[in-house]
Amino acid sequence: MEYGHFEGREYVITNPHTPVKWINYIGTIDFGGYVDHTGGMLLCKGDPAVNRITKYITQMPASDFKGSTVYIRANIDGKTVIYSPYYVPTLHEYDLYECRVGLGYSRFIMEYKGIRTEITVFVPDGESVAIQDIKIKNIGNKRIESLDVIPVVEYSHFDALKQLTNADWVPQTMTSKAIGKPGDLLVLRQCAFMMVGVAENFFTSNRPVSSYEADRKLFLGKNEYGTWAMPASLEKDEFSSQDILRGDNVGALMHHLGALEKGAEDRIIVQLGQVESVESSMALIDRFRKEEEVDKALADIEKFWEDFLSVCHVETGDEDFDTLINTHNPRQCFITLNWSRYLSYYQLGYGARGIGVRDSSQDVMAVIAGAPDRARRLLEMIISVQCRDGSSMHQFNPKTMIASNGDAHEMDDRPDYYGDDHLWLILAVSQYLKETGDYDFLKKEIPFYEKDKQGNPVEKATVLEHLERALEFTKTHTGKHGLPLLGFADWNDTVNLRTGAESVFIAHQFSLASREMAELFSYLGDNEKSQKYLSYAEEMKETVNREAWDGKWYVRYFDYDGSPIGSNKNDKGKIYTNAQSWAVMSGNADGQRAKTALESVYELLNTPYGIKLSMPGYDHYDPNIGGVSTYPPGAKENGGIFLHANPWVMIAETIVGNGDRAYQYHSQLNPIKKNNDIDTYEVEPYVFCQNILSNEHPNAGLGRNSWLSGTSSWMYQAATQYMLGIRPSHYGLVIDPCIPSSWDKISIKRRFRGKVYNIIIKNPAGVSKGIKSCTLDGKGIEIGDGKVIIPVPSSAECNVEVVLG
Ligand code: IFM
Repeated sequence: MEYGHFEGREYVITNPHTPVKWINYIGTIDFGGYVDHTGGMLLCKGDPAVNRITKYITQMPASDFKGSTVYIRANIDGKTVIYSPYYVPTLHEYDLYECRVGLGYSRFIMEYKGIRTEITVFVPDGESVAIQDIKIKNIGNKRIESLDVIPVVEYSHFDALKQLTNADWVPQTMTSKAIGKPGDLLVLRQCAFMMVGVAENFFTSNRPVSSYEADRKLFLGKNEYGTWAMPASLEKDEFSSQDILRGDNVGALMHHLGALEKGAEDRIIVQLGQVESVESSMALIDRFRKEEEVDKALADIEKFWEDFLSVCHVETGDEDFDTLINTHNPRQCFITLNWSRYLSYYQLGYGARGIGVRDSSQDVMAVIAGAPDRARRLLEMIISVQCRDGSSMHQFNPKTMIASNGDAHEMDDRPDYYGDDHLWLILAVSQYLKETGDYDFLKKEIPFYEKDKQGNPVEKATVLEHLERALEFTKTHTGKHGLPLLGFADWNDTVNLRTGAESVFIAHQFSLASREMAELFSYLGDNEKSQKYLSYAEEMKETVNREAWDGKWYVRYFDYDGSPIGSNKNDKGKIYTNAQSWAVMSGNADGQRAKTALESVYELLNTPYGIKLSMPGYDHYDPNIGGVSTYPPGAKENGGIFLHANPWVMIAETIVGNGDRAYQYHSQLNPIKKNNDIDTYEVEPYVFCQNILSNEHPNAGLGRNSWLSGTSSWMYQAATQYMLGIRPSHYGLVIDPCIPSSWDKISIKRRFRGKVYNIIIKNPAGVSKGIKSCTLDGKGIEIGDGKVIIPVPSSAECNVEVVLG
């Protein structure tokens, strides 16, 4: 079944019966949320757990009303038609339905009974209001005698969890009141009683409201035996216009737009937002009643995205690859940076989860070129939750900066820190420096997380020292085999072993981080430090190769008693992907061993849907191995395809020169290519998801947890920095492609440190890797080890042409 297609920068959904809801993000976590492809809207301000605005219950069936909709009531030829231009909740026949998933907006087009509606939903940049810009046209051959437009919203209690846990307290606290008189412009003010003057939601439009409904029972009617599909209140001309001091709060605004002649058009702008006080914010509210302000706000959003996406533009001849890299992948990276793991269709934003140090460090890595200031701000926050011993807190709330050790406190007999968190800092900061050249950042003093009794930090250090402490923590926390201790878990959150267990992944991560530090100190001219950290990497490499090579691949962990996990000796969990990919990425595996490890991944872990994280899956719950065994085999971390880990294998393949394999892996995951088998995949074809069920599961190929995943950052890095091979370095832009041998010509426009590089890669010999010749603005330049580094030019642009061979 086909549900839509790609068009320009949009994905156009043309059939609303998608296998699951497909969503799009509007606004930011400061105010915003997501809108699904049938107009349901989940909005929050600041934090979906503590300031949620609309009631959107993901788990309810797709056909149900979810948080927001619009009804159209039209009288044509003496007959009344009532329907929603979003399709849900009226589920009516239509002549045309489109949901255009755009950059920062969704546009819904519906043609029904000769009425064409076009609704653009978005949040103006930096504002706390969601706009529904509704354009209506009579495209039929009859006059529309009367046309009513009724936008409707259902509110959540601001405390999202309370909404679900107390059905007396919540309704007793909810209030709704009209400001203004029916027949005129009117604002419906809604908030919890305790939030009057603190956080008031407003629902309004730019047209007179003849009446309103603020209570769900009154809106649905018949003691709620009226339905969202056919609310009983719409059988009457007007609503009750009652203010409400309790109940399930909704907002419904009746607009009589009058008759619409053949070919005539009308427009109405609806706002749903939040301010401290509605009464003192009328000027602000008036602003987006003006069509020109709404048009300008949308144009500003388009401008932002054009600028953000102009950092890198590629033409490889593979349309699916290019569409992904030029639009959808970097868009997802930015959205993920912004929302971390706070709120999606799957991550429901009820708990006090906060931002993950590990997650956000990786998210940052893909957006530095397009959003350097945001990247730096987030890095500063992440560094400020590092502990004095060099380890890191696991999560923090970005508003309060209160941090926690995540789930690591869950089991008394396990360590209470994560063994990998602090090392991500080094990789992220290093990437930031290489991209921006902002070396002053290293001198910035940032406090460690520990506070005295008054809540003041007890110690601060420069960013550079923070990084060094991170390395020292791992250096000094090793186990029986000389490998880093796992802590509660490493990147794989779900393998939780007893105290004393060691992680080979962290060993690789430590080697990579040490090499990055060695490179940085060498660039800074401190050779002593550079050598010191190089020796850290070399010593770890030796240890890993001595202790963890299993014959055809690397072991993944050693348990507290020294026994291997991820070894041929195990019955289940014999091989884990990350121990192989990171071995190559870190330089711990080279030569034949690197190739053998990657071959094992291909043979044992690859499927047509992607690479599995491990195999075979654990077949029963085993508290000794931890959360991984809570899933059946083939799901999530238990032998499922955990997409985040796939690009690491792609990067490793490019390091060993296997561009065809890297491309095969990339294509397996490219959601655009999944458009052809979407009934299996089910989730949006325009973003990566976090997990796909593997061939060990009866529902193989089914994707879930789309949008907010580290997959987007690493897929983008793998494609642009390793397959196309354009990556920042301390000394300039590296060009080191490793492409499918069938690609014969690629052009890339890349912005780097304020300059534009126009790069052409020619591949007449049909190889994957190795630059044979290179010119910079027509002059030949030196090639080192098959790659080139192009320093930042003095002119605004430069032209680079490389020939592989
Ligand atoms: O690495 C983790 C991430 O931090 C949270 N989601 C699951 C990943 C793998 O376990």
